[in-house]
Amino acid sequence: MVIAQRVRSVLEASAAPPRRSGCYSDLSVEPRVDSFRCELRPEPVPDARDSSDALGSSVVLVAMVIAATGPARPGRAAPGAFATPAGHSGRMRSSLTSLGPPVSRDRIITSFPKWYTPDACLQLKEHFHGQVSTTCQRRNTGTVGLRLSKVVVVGDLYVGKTSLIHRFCKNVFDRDYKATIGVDFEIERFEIAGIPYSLQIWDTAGQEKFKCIASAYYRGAQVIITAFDLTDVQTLEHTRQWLEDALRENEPGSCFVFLVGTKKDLLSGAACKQAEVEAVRLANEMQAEYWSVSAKTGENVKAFFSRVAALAFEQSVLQDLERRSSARAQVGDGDLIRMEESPPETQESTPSSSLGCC
Ligand SMILES: Nc1nc2c(ncn2[C@@H]2O[C@H](COP(=O)(O)OP(=O)(O)OP(=O)(O)O)[C@@H](O)[C@H]2O)c(=O)[nH]1
Ligand SMILES: [Mg+2]
Repeated sequence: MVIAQRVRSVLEASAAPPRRSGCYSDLSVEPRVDSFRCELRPEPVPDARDSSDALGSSVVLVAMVIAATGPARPGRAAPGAFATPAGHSGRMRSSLTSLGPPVSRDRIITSFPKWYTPDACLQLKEHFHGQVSTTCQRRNTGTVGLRLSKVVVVGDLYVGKTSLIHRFCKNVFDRDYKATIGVDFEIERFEIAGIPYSLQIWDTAGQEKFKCIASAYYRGAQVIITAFDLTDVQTLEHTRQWLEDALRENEPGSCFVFLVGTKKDLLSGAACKQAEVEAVRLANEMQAEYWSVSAKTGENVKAFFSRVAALAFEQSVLQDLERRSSARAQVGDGDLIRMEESPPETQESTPSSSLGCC
């Protein structure tokens, strides 16, 4: 019911002339074809813990409706104009991709993105998991292509969380500080190994007074990004607490964790290397992957989010395969056909791959 109301209001909003921002009660949506931005203001959060997932779902539905009717934009890859890792032509692509326009070229991931430093990385490998590659080549990824993976970005105020997300999602940088109030999110579409995949990137407020609102949206994260300012060592020290708070709302071992040093452009090469020593040490303690980035210059921003998307995608495919294999029919010794299926809650909470740091 609530979702239906939200979808209706969002559809009404999208029928209006495009606007870069605006409020439709507690939800504002930009009717763009390839990415969506919603802003959730602090006041109307009746039961925020339950509404975040529902809201995410309603946005996906709207995304599909708009995407299905929207024209392809110039500068976007035309359907079938690119090769998939298996060398298939566009005609071989999943039927799921035909629901929306193609993603932009720089959101197409065909080989496994590399880590920033081998000293603090989640997986030291250069290719997709064999099973994942085969599944993608056969276009047998189940509902993975329709799902959103939730990414939550946390960290002190002023460290550059919003700037990092805006650089990636909109390719802009604003030198003026505008504190995030409550939470925002962006949805970013990818095509990974030929399969459509989306990240829902949640930008949370670092200011103490908004922490209780923001923390209500930590639940259900597949990826937690803890950000700190490379020029302010105190913000690095605080990342431990931010991570603890975010992990508390999630199943143990169910999240990929990243530690990201921001504002790399403000340091010389030598000073950056020095700051990274302590950050890498902490990342290993947190079982996190470490990255240094700059939202101002854009350095490492795309590479970082590609890595996030690829790791989350691979895990989703593996989990989907495991779910399906646990539900398959088994022919017993006699004439009996036994269905083995674990209860839904068990399925959801069982990650198939270890998320431990290398
Ligand atoms: N030089 C430089 N400045 C940056 C960079 N990233 C962010 N900033 C600046 O740092 C300030 C804070 O950035 P925000 O992205 O608003 O910080 P935030 O972490 O979202 O802050 P809250 O929303 O209050 O939690 C802004 O003035 C940005 O312009 C960067 O990579 N380089
Ligand atoms: Mg912000």
